Formats: sequence, structure tokens, C-alpha cells
Amino acid sequence: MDIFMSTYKFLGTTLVLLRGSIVDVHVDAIVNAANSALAGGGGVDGAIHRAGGPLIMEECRKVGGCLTGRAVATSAGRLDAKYIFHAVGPIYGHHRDAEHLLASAYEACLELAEQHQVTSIAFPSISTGVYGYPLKEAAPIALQTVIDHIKKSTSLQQVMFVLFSNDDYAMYEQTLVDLLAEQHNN
Ligand code: AR6
Repeated sequence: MDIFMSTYKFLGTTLVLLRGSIVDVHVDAIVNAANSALAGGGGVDGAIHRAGGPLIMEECRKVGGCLTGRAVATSAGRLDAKYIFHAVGPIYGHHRDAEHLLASAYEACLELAEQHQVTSIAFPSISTGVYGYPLKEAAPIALQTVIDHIKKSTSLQQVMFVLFSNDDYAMYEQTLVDLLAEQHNN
């Protein structure tokens, strides 16, 4: 399988887009697209628990749950990371104010990154699988939230988005190029 990757420098931080599985990346914090019961499931959540082993679920049970639009941290079990940040995105067509909740899920992870002073983080495309959020609408929310965060003082040297399909990767790439051009023009 071909590897697609592109990198962009924004202020002091490197933004990376990668086509692949999030369990294969080496970063301080891997973000999980979780549910509010932290009960595990399919997609990213299934892949992380399978690859990371039972310790992650044990810690999730102790935490007990997470509100939509928020995130909680656990350790990363067997994965090559220090933390898993379990973020709960909105269910499209179910939650009112889905746009705000989606941005808030990303912000919650970025805040956890600062609290734990991590230097690298990998996001999946939260809510765009089982939760049905159209990728074309979700990509600018995800990327703009990261751009806005980086404008403040941050411990993050690298922010990665790991996309699972070629189409998702292409959409994120085009959206990021457009958003960074807007930043330069402002
Ligand atoms: N690496 C990166 N991206 C992936 C991977 C992977 N290994 N697997 C899927 N994707 P989803 P959600 C993409 O469904 O929409 C779970 O059951 C996928 O193609 O993982 O937030 C949870 O337990 C899509 O673009 O998360 C929740 O109940 C994106 O990741 C619920 O699904 C997100 O898809 C959360 O749904």
C-alpha cells in the first residue's frame, strides 16, 4: 500500500497529514474517537483497544464515562505512546449544535496535551465514521480548531491527522492548504 504523507509548518508547529491507521504512529498522545460510555466499539476505538491491550479498557472503566464534546486521558497500554486521549464527538443528526461539540472535542484534546506537556499528538477524523458527520463539513472544523490552538503558546511541536482512506486524506489536504492560505492572507 502506498504511503501518503504531507507536512506543513505553521508558526512553530509541524502539521502532518498521514494516510494510514492511527495505531501505527509514534506520538506522545493518540486520540481515540470514543463513545460517552467509554465502552469501546468499532472503527478507531476498536483498533486502539485491540492494539493497545486490556489496560486501556481497565482505565476507561475507572473513569466511567465522558460527556460529548469532552475528552479524558488514559495510558496507552502496548501502543507506542504515553497517553490515549478519548474524545467523544457528536452524533450527526442527533446532537444539536454538532459543529460546536465537534470543535470542543478537538479543543479538549489540545487542552489535555498542554496539561500533560506532550510534544506530539495524532488525531483521527472524529465523528466522521459511525457517528455520520460528513467529512467535508468536519475537516475544516477539525483543522481550524488546531490552527487556532497553535496560535497560542503551545507545548505541541507536531500535530498529526491520520486519515483512513485516500478520499479522506485528499479532503483534509485540500482543506488544510486552503485554511493556511487564508492565514497568510489575513
Ligand atoms: N485509523 C485511523 N482512522 C480510522 C481507523 C484507524 N485505525 N479506523 C477507522 N478510521 P469512527 P466516530 C476512520 O467510526 O465516527 C465507535 O464504535 C473512519 O474511517 O472510528 O467518532 C466508538 O466506540 C472515520 O473516518 O469514529 C463510538 O461508538 C474516522 O476514523 C463511535 O464509533 C472516525 O470513525 C464513534 O464514531
